[in-house]
Amino acid sequence: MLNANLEKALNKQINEEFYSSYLYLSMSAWFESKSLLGFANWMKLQSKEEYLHAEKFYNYVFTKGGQVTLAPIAQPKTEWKSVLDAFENTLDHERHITKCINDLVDLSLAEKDHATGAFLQWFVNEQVEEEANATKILDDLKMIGDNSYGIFMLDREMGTRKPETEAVAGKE
Ligand code: OFO
Repeated sequence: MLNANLEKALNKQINEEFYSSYLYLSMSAWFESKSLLGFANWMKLQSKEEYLHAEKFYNYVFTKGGQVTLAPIAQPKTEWKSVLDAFENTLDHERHITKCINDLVDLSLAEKDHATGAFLQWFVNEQVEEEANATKILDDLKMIGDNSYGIFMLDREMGTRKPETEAVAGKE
């Protein structure tokens, strides 16, 4: 049985994760339009990962006997000033998602829902990784500055990212 406040908050988080997926797909499209196909690859995989995050929440709500209610997904930005700007946006967004997850943990504690608290721990750890990944790429971009050869080399490296296992969307 899922507490009504938590059901509402988890549904809101499903929307946040779908928005993340949409935002990163929009960034992928922007990179593709600039012929930065490695960055486009990285963002498209990130978008898929966010879809799996949404699905993980979706599955959990049903497992706990709650109801999923899908809401409209806001339109993401479609233009960025530079590669650096896109990754600053990414890090800001991940910090926002970390706050959302922390607020959910706080709510699970307030509602004494320990199962949901335990479920959320996976996301607490995931957010550490999400912020670290965005920070590392941002640091590389700051080092590169306006050097187009540096951007070219980083684009090639970003192109080597491979899809992760879909186990993230598991129904546990
Ligand atoms: Fe779902 O972790 Fe990024 O947003």
